[in-house]
Amino acid sequence: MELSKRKFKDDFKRMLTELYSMDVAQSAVTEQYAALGNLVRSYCSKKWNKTNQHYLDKKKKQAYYFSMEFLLGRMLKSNLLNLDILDTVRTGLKELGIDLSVLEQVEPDPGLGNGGLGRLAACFIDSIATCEIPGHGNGIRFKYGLFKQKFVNGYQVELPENWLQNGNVWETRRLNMAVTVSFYGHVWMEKTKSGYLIPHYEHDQRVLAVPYDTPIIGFKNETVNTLRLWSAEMPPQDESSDYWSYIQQRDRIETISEVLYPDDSNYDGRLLRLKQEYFFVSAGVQSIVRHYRKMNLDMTHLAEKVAMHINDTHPALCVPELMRLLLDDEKMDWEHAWNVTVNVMSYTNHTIMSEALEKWPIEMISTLLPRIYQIIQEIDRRYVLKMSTLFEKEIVERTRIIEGGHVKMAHLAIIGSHSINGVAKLHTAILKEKVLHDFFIIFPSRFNNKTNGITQRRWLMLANEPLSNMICDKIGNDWEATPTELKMLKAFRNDETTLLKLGAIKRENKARFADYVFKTMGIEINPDAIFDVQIKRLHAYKRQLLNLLNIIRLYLNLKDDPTADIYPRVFIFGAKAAPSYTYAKEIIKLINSVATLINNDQEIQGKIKIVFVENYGVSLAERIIPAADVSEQISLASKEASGTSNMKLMLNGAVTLATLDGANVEIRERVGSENIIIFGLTEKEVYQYYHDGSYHAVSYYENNPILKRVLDTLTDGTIQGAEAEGWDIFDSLVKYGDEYFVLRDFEAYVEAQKKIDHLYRDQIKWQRMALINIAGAGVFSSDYTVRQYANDIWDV
Ligand code: GLS
Repeated sequence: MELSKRKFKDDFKRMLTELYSMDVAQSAVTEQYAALGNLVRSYCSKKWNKTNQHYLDKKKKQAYYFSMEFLLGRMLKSNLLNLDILDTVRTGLKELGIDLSVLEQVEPDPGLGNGGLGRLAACFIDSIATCEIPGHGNGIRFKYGLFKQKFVNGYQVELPENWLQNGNVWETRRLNMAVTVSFYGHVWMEKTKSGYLIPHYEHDQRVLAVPYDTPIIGFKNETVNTLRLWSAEMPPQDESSDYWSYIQQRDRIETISEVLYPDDSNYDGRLLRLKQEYFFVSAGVQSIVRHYRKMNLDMTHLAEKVAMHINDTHPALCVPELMRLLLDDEKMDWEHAWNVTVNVMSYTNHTIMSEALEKWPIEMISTLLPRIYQIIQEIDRRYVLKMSTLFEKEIVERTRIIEGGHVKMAHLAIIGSHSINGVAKLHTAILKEKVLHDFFIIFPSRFNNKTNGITQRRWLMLANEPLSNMICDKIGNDWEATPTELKMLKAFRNDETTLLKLGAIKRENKARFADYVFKTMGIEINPDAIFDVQIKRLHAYKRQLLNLLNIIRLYLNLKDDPTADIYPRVFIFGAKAAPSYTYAKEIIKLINSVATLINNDQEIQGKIKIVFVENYGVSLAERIIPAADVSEQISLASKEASGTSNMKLMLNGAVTLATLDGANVEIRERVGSENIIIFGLTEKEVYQYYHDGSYHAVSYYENNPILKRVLDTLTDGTIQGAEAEGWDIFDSLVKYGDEYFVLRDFEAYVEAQKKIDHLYRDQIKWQRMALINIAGAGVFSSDYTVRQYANDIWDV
């Protein structure tokens, strides 16, 4: 948008006066932040309204991305960038004596997601607006985001994350667009004269779903889409209702949108979670259908105007909910309603971890959602009836929705959608060949791959301005809108000046991060060391342990010989563990204890250090990623569906150290095997082990003296303060089978790490690898990913 510095300064001062009756000198940073936020929102409000009007006038088909999680990160700077007023505002504020980077820090980082899945949803809505695709997000306005992580004596402690405490400048509450969501009660059937049965649902609990809309601003264009997050409130009461029962009832209802379920790739069947899922699904589907009605079109054509996307199984109730509206409200017959529903719905699978495949006990779902359960039963009955004529009985039994006393949400999503996609080539192949093989036999044409992506705006232009500027100096700025243009950087692969400059920028970013670490954690780290980064949720399959075992090995080397030729290294971890995931929490404690040991041992002269940042999230990722030299992507092959930190890190010039898992496979295709360090078991070898049961972890312990020595430190008192954890972890690896093949991959990992130590010493060579990685990262832009969803799946 057009905005002069002068106008901005006037607007800003006026906003401060309007909101707080203050001038700049009197105001505090919190007030300045709020004034700026409100101003930015007012700058986009016309476009927002216009976009909506345009969609309505042109009767545009729109896509709705249903997701339990949207891990947005702070929005101020990103909104300024997308409105193309970042520089104007920055210099304008400076002239008023205000530092924009200080105001940025005032904004709370809304942790409305657990990890990759939620962050993907955030990248997607950013890209959808940027690519001018009519598409919106639909989720829950959790009052408390993912817990705040503290380390107390090395243990993870969870604290509430009250991100709304000081309000949220980006959202607009739209009470007039509220809908009612019903729970409990019963269904009775009325028999008509002609013998038809008409269901009547009498609910017991009604919840008012109030939407809070946030504008999602496209990058330097006219599109502003909407992220609609629903909040659960007490519906208006009649005068006669009893005051105390009102308060109790209100508390029960408001809990629904109170807290994000703090888990990732993990499932715990609790009623509240099911309530949350139906709550935002029902609210979203109802409001979409209501909007469609405004266009006065026939309901049987809904799929021509609406696409609903089921992001993982959490919103799978979209299927029976849309059926309910079409059958009960629109009086459509089953066949037509089903046809419409399947054409509207599409589903993404994000993990093969079996504990994440949600299933609900029949008793729970039928009590909470009687009408919905009835519809699921009918979907299941018809599915079995139809498929039994076409496929073997076993396959139909294995794929049906209701089985073994449970409702299987993935099956519901698959049967009710016209498209099912995985999130990386390897992941999709595993779905087809293994995890969802039965469904692939039944619905082969529904399966497709959409490799994940990330937005280059947040993860390069905003997070790493020095690098972003350098890229523009070299190749211009076409890559901002067409990220594959980053490939032009390859022309500089042999240009020493460019490579040295790249190294200097990395050094500058590392120094900045080192400064932050010193200020916040009191740990001194050397910016000339290799910054080796593993940032992701703490989960056994991601194998933070493998990383740790190698660190212990290096430490023992240095203890044997303090002059050992080891290139200085800082191992940086960022990870939250699900509160109920004891083993992951033990690993956190162990890493912290090893950090205490190593960081305080004068004898090794700071050659290796461990930094485990507290409360890892989007904002910390933005600090760490630009400073990373090495990107650790070391999950057991087959287990990481895609990964996205791998993409963010390569985009910032880190070299990937990886197994052939998830999107790492495609990263290698892009950069060539000489610019990525691959090690370890392949997915085929992992499945072979499962097949023949021939893996014996203990033999690796017994036959590899280095590994034995490393593992023994877990139990022999070397690592103080984590004795119990050390034993548990030792046992899990040596005694109880080592589920994720850590010991099997140890030797290969050590060799790969040695290779890094060696390569880094030749800075020209290393920076060339970094450059090739940046140049190859463009294809992993979420702009491309969402275009593929729009073209192949949503048809918008
Ligand atoms: C996840 C996967 O574990 C990641 O590999 C993937 O990148 C992400 C987005 O597709 O989805 N699945 C999940 O439950 N949490 C994730 O981060």
